[in-house]
Amino acid sequence: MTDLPELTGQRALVTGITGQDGSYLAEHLIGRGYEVWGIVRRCSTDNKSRLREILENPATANRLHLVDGDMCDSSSLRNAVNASRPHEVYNLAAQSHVQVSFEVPEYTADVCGIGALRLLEAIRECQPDARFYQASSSELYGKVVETPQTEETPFHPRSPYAAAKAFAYNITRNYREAYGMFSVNGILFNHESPRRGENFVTRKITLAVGRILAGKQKELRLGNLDAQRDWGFAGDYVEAMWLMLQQDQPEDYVIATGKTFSVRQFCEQAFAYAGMPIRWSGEGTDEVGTGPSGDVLIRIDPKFFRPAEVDLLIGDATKAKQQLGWTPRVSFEALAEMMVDADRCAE
Ligand code: NDP
Ligand code: GDR
Repeated sequence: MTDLPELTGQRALVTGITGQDGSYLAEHLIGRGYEVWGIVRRCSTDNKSRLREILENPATANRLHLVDGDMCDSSSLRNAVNASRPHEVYNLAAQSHVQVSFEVPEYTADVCGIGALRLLEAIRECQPDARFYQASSSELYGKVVETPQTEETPFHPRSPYAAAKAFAYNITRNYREAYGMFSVNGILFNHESPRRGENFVTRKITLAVGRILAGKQKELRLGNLDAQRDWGFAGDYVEAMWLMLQQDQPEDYVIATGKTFSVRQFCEQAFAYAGMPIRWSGEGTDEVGTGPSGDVLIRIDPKFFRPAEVDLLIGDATKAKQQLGWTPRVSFEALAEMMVDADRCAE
């Protein structure tokens, strides 16, 4: 980050700062002259790798303050609010993996659902004028009721994760209506980047491309290839989060590209870009994706299927375009290429 602006006096508190979105949002806010505070949960290994660029540059490191805390611990949230006295709070922390939420449903509900309530209470008690952003998700729509999905489309959560996020969505609206707090939901559709967690499908695919090219991996095992997602770039989406908190009125917004592609198409795009166009053959769990030399590169593994799937997501971000002036900049193709390029270099 070069050419840092003067500090504006604005302070933001970010939960989930060590995650994909947290790191992009921290960069965005520091680039706008904010002092950023982040809640980090204790970990036995380094969980700050995505913040390396900020932390290794003395000019930006001075503008980032990390405090220990956990969404399951109210006192740590109150302490963080009291220490930072934020003008804006972004709640990005989550057990954010949908399939994992079937394995740890209670914990997921605690972090993603009750965690949001704990944080809202801490703000109500200690810093009631702070503006609050809740990381809501297109997973709320779940079973397809209508497409494209808008702010008015009914929710039908299909996982413990989505059910917990539905509670967080509703409690965010409730604190707005009950206490007049400036609390808003961004209903964000899938967004990806080279910083995406390694067990989300896009990153799993681009990492495999890099490793197969480097001779470190032979094949990739995936679940449902036919699920369709509206995939955007995380760097674009954090800008929308910030814009939502700069409005005169607190409102909820869908953030999406308006285009949808299947997991199969993401595979085709990523492998073809790396010079390995995929040919599909077989059916069901016997389906395979074969590369140019006839080697099997992709196999189906039932262990990656979910007890209930979200088949089709496609968002309509017209409200965000009209009221926030927000539009996505990175296309599906450019996103896949950016991620392949990063993972090719890493390997
Ligand atoms: P990540 O999984 O990359 O990051 C999650 C963050 O939450 C990490 O910083 C993690 O810390 C932190 N965290 C997890 N559990 C706790 C806890 N108990 N206490 C404190 N912090 C915790 O997610 P993304 O950056 O991709 O997503 C950000 C938010 O947006 C999440 O709430 C997600 O559910 C939501 N969302 C994401 C979308 C996407 O496509 N990326 C779309 C819609 C919504 P650690 O590093 O220690 O694991
Ligand atoms: P999602 O993202 O569930 O949409 O949630 P993920 O990348 O995990 O799955 C997308 C689709 O790909 C299918 N799939 C696989 N998924 C994974 N992870 N691994 C596989 O091997 C695999 N094979 C096929 C899935 O079944 C699914 O249909 C993400 C998270 O970031 C959430 O936190 C966020 O709320 C939503 O996006 C919007």
